[in-house]
This record gives sequence, C-alpha cells and structure tokens, in this order.
Amino acid sequence: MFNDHSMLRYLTAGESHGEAIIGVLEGAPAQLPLTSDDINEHLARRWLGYGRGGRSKIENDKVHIYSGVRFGETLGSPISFRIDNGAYEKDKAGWPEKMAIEGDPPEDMETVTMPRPGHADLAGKQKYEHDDMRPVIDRSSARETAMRVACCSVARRLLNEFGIEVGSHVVRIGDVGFDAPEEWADRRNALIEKGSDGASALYETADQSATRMIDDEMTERCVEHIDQTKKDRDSLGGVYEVVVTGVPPGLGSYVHWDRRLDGQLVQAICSIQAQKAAEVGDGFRNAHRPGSQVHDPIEPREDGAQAYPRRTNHAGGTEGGTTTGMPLVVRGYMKPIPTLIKPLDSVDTATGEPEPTRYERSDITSVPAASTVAEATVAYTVANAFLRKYGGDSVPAIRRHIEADGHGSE
Ligand code: EPS
Repeated sequence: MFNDHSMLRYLTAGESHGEAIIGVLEGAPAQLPLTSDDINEHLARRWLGYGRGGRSKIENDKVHIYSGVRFGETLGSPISFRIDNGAYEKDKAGWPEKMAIEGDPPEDMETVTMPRPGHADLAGKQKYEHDDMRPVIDRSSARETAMRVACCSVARRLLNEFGIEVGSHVVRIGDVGFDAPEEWADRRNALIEKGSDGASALYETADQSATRMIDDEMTERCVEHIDQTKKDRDSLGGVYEVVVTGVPPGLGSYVHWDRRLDGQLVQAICSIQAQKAAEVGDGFRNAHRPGSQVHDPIEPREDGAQAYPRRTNHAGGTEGGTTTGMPLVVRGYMKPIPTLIKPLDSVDTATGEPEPTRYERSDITSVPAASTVAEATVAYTVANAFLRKYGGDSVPAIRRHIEADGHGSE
C-alpha cells in the first residue's frame, strides 16, 4: 500500500530458531551518516524490560551490515543486514538439525500439533497446510522485530539528521498503570520540551526504569505485578506511548485516504505482533467528550515560526491526516503474550482430541520491548511522510528541498 519506490521500504526474512534474521532496506538517501552502533543501540534497548524470559539471556543482538554503506555513510543503494540468532547454537534443542535448510527431519523430531489460543499457530497451520506448526511458531515470533528495529533505525537516523526525534514510555502493564493521559502528560511534556533533546530525552529517561516507565513508584508496583503474574503462571499486556518531536507541519495528507498519517500510524503500531489497538492523541477518550474539550485552540505564531502553537494537543499532532507541528503522540495496546506457563484449553490437531497447551519458554510480559519496536515502526512511517514532502536522492538534496520550501504550509 505504501510501497512508493521513491521512499523507504524494507523486507525481513528469517525464523526465530533459524541461523539468522535478514533484512533489506531500500530507498535510504545517500550521504546519511550511519554506523552499526546507530542500530545496535536500539537493538539493545529492545531487550530492556522486566519480565522477559530465558531467551533474553541467550541473545546479544548485533547487526552486521553487508551493503549500501561505505566509510560510515549510506550510498543510496539497498542496505542489507544480518542478525544472528544466538538460540540456534546455544539452545540444547538441536535447532541446526530441526531447522535445517536441506535434508530430512531428524527421525526423533517431535512435530508441534497443539496450537496455543491467541497465537498464530492454528491460523498459520490452516493457511499454509502445515502438519507441524513449527514453521508458523518460528516466523510469527516477535523475534522478527529485531530486524524491523534494524531497518527502521535507518529511518530514525534520517529523521534525527533533520531534528526529528522519536521516543516512548510505558504507561500500563496489566492492572498497574495510569488511566488518563492527564496523569502523565505534564511529566512527559517537561521531558520533551524545547531545549532538551525532544522525544529522545523521553526514551532515555524511560530506559532507566525496569518497566520503561517515567514514574518510579509505578515502576515498583509493576515489577511486583509481574512477579505475582509469574507465580500465577500467567502473562500480561499493556499500553505504551510513542512521541515524535520536531515534526514540521504538512506531513501526511487529507487528500489521499492511504496517505493520511494518522491511519498510517495506527497501522505502524498494529503491524507489530500482539498489538491490537492504537490511538492517535487522546483518540479513545475524545470519543467521550464534547468538542469544546477536545479540539486544540490555535494560537498566534511567533515571528519566523513554522507551526501555529496549540494550547493543548488532544489531537496528538495531526489534523486532517496531516501533521500540525505539535508532537505526534500515538499509543499502542498490547494483548497478553499467548504462551502461558499455565495450560489453556486447546485441541491436538493430529488427533482432534481436546488437550491442554504445553509450556516451553516465554516472557511474562514484553510491553517494554514492544514500546521500543513501536518507536521503530513509527519512525519508519514518519520518515516516509517526510520523504514524500521533502525527499531526494541524497541528504544534501533533501536539505535543498527544505530550504526551497521556506516555511511551507503558509
Ligand atoms: C517469542 C517467544 C520467545 C521470545 C521471543 C518471541 O522466544 P523463545 O520461544 O525462543 O523462548 O523470547 O522473542 C525474541 C526472541 C526476541 O528477540 O524478541 C514469540 O513467540 O513471539
């Protein structure tokens, strides 16, 4: 839908317990400074968060860049990446044999025939007509998000070059968290306000918390909640917020349905495994309020300013599917992970008989990780809207386009 060839697009490949995950990103302009560290920083952040399972002790994600970059700058050609799966060699499960590209399956290999409710297992088995659900488990796994973070970190790096910053924080895990944006908005706004590093200051603060929250007391309560959930052999979802600062007005469109930035941002969140809802600004709450309490009053611009300031930002930085120049605010809602220690009722698809699910290894919650992946997918979406307005083959060309635009949307 958004595959315009003048813009960014990427493809990921790889199975969670295969040798590696691979990605190719095309459309990045030339002359963008880029190092592996720009990506590795965010790969490490994706493992943040209390409540991850045994796999977190095995993986040490580092990207290997194979093409499209020379002497620390992009070339304009496709950039290709590899991230190794530590579990492939380190697990004692025999993945090199069970995930072998060629040859026959090991004779003693057990096939997976028990689908977990809430997981892609059964849907994938039926769609691809697999007897063994292993291929479904392995490709639907959120392991794939490591490569998404890698590809989208280039988009983030591009935005940073033009003063656009992306950050996030968690506002709820399961039963514990804030209910209304008013409860955290002042604290969040203080972190992202002018003079700081914008939304980057938000993520740097959240990264200090075990649950990526900007409230110490809430972090402690969440850690206890996760511990209790583990004892109860259950899993937890939650809510997080992604914020983008430094966004010029006029990105997106009210003219084309598929270029409306608010719609694209919701898709950016819900494209991530287990994310089931998203709102732009105070989307859900605005539906309960009269218009006079929702719409953000417009104030006069200072001389030379591009955007008209708003007294409030209930709209989350878009009107008419187009950026207003206020920070973009998008919240994602994650369901609890479907791999529970406690068995759930299911059916053995080999026999057709009722059977409880079996547990191997999983996280109790990965809402903090999801919030960092959402930063990545939102960065990619905003970068494409930015390139549609200002795009060029190289970073200097983009700069010329911005200068030529002057203040844009007069
Ligand atoms: C995942 C299950 C777990 C997670 C994994 C996502 O892996 P395993 O089944 O090997 O224990 O740890 O997340 C990652 C590997 C990652 O890199 O985020 C799943 O089923 O989605």
